[in-house]
Amino acid sequence: MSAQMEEWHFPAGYDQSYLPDPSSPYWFPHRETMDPEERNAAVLVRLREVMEYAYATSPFYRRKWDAEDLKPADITSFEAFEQVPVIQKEEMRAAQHEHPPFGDYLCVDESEIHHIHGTSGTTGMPTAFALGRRDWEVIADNHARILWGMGVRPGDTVFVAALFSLYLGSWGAMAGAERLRCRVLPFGAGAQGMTARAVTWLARTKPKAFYATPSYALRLAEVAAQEKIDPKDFGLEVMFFSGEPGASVPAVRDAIADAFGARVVDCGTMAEMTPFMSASATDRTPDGMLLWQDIVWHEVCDPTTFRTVPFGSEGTPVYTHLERTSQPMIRLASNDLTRWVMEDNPCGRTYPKLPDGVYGRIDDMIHIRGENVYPTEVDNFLRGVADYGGEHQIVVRRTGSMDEMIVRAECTLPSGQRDDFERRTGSGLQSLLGVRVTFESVDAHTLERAEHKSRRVVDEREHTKR
Ligand code: 8LQ
Repeated sequence: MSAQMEEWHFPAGYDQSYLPDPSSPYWFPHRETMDPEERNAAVLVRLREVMEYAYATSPFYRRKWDAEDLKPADITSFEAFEQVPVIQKEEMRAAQHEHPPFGDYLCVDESEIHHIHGTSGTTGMPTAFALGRRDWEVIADNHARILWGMGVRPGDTVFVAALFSLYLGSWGAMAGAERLRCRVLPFGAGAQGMTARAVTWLARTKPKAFYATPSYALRLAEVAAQEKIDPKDFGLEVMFFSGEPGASVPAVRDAIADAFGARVVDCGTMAEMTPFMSASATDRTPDGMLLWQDIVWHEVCDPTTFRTVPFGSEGTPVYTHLERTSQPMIRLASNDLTRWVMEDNPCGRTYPKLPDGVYGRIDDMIHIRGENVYPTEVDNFLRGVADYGGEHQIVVRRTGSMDEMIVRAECTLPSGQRDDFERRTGSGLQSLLGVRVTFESVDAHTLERAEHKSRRVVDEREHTKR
C-alpha cells in the first residue's frame, strides 16, 4: 500500500524539481486523499521505523524507553504506540544541560547541522534546535506542499513579517515558499519603526501571500490606518499565521479578514516539531487546522494519561515526527488545548481536523474561584464590543483570601463618555466567564502591542507558575 504513496520512505527525501500539475488542488493527490485507515497502517510501520532509528542513534531515547522496558519492535498497534512515554520540554532542557548544546537526542552527526534555532529563553534555560541539512530540504518540501494546499502558487510573492532570529516561524515559512518557487520578501519584524516600513513595502510590492503572528497582523492594520493607508490596498489574497491562537478565534479571524480583505489560514504546532505547518487549514477547508498525518503524526490526548481521546473530544496535542532525522521528536507533549474531529473536508483531504484550532496552553488557562477562563475567550468577546480600542490586559491577583480578575481594555471614546462602554463590557464579560470581573477602560493606543506573540495575562498570584 505504501508503494502508492508518493515519495513515502524513511529517511525522507523528495525530488527537488517536482511540482504538481498546475490544475491539481493537491501536491500529492494520493497521500492527501487516501483512505485514512490505509494511511494509518502505513504510518504505523513508519512510527516503528522512526523509533528504531532513534533507539539506534540516541542515548536519550534508549534511556527513556529502556526504563519502561519498551522496544521499537513492540510498536505493532496504535494502542502500543500510545504507551510510549511522552517527552516534556524539561527533559529536553535537562538533556541539553548534560550534553550541550543539542542534547543526546541529536541523531545525526554535528557536521550535518544546517540551521541552529532556539527558544527565546525568556522563561527559563533556552533550548537549542538543530536541524539537519537533509531535514531542512524535507521541511521546505513539506511546507511547500502545505502552502500549495492554501492556494499559494509558484511565482506568487510571499511577504514574511515575522522575526528572522532564533524563531523558526519566519524561516520555515520562507523555506517552504522558496521550494514552491515563490518570490520571497523576507521582511522580518521587531526593529524600531519597522511596522510603518512594512506598510510601505506591502503597498508597493502588493504580495499575494503574507505570514506573521495574528497579533502582529492586527498591529500592522492599525499602523496602516495611522498612515492613512487601507490594508485592503495591499491586495493580499492569503494570510497564514502561526505562533499563537488567533487565526481560529472567530472575532480575531474576522477582524484580520475584514481589515485586509484576505483569506485567513491558521497553522502551527511547535518549533521542535518543524515542519511546524503540519497542522494547517487549506483554501477549501479554511476553518481550524487539518492534521497532515503523513508528515507529522498528531494525537489529541488526555492530559494526564496521554492516551488519545475519541474524535469530538478535547485534549492536548502530542506530536511525532515521521520524517525528521535530526532531533526527531517522538510523542512530544505540547501542553496545549484543542478538540479534534474526523469529518468530510470540503477540500477532499482525508485528515482529521482541529475545528477550533489550538485554543490555548494548559498553563495559560486561568483558574479562578473554581472556574477556568481561556484568555482567547476574552479576546474573542472584546473584539465584538463597539468602541473597543483593540488591545487589553488581564491581571489576576490575590487580595486577602480572594482571587480577583481585572480586565483592562482600551476604549476609543473620550474618558468622560465611557460609562456605558464600561457597563456593557464589564457585565458582558462577567456573564460570559461566570466569574466576577473588575473592568477598567483605558485610552486607545496605550497598551503595548505585540511585535511577535502577545502576552496579555499578568498573573500576580504567588502560587501560580507562569
Ligand atoms: N502556537 C503555535 N502556533 C499556534 C496556532 N496556530 N494556534 C494556537 N497556538 C499556537 C514556529 C511556529 O510558529 C510554531 C511556534 O510558534 O513554535 P513555538 O515558538 O515553539 O511555540 C509553540 C507554541 O505556540 C504552541 O505550543 C502553542 O501554544 C502556540
